[in-house]
Amino acid sequence: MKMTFRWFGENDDSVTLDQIRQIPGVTGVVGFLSDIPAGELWPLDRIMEYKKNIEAHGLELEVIESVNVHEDIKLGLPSRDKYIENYKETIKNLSKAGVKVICYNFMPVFDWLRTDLAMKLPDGSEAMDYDDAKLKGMDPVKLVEDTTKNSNGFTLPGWEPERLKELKRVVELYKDVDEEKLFENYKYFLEGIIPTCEKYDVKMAVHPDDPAWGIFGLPRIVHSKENLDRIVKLVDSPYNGLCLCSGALGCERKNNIPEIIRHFGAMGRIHFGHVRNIKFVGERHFHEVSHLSSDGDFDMFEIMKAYHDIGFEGYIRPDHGRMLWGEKARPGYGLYDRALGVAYLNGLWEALNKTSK
Ligand SMILES: [Mn+2]
Repeated sequence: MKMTFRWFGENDDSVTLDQIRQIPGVTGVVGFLSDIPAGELWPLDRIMEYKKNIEAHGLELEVIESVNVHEDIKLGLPSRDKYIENYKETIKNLSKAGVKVICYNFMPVFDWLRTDLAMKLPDGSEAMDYDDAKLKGMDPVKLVEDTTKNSNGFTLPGWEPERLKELKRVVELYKDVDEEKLFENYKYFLEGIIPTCEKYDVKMAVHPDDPAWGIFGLPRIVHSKENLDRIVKLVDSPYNGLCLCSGALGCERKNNIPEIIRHFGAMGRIHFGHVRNIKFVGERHFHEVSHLSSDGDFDMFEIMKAYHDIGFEGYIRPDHGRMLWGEKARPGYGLYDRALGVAYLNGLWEALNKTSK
């Protein structure tokens, strides 16, 4: 297991590389060129400059999150071929910089969703909340406006303004795309890029839908063990793998995370793990908490044990953290709570190592 930490770059993150390198056990950052719109090529010189800075701070850049998939690919429009070519070129460039894993998602229009970005917890910290009943009464355009307005001045990953300015038009286009059609479009994309991944030794890791069900009548397919089974077989290559996000996949209660880790781990298809905890409030209503088992509804020991049992050698990072100690950061991506998450997950891992001998 290699412990990593997500970082958005010098101009788009309140957390610095100097701070990240002081978190015990973190060997690398999970990087992102946040100013490049979905579908555009990532230029090699930009990637190299970004990597150089990270390495100058004693950290590695082996994982990218995310290279966003252009909407036309998900919609299956004729223009998708151009964007798939760009994606292949980006894979090649990232490989030249030593990147081993690319995390991405295949969610139509919206990336992750929450109905409250700063819900006060009893201890005074703030966490993100999702309430499906509340979402049902919301207009998608209003939700985007509220989400971007309440993000402490940072663009939210997957919520880049240029990607969402044509929101209404894009939502309209999905009227002709059901889940089967989305699977077809997904297969076309994977058939396009996986040979390049194999050639340049870069593994793809799809992040599950967050939350793990359809929203606003849009199709979503990356949210159950059955569908993940189907996805890894769309192109049956070890390069077509998963980013197993415990919080995203686990908010659907029927998804048993340790069991899913064991299942896909045995197949060698988990390349990246996001490990975090959530607390269920009601039916399709949950909020985020610290990483500690007793603060939420997941057994974090069992999750880490599942990774340990499969002999996981891929990348892990703590996922969303709360805002605490007065920090102002991008929602979910402050320094303190994620650093506490790293320390805790490393503690579980050390105990697993020592007791399994
Ligand atoms: Mn995640």
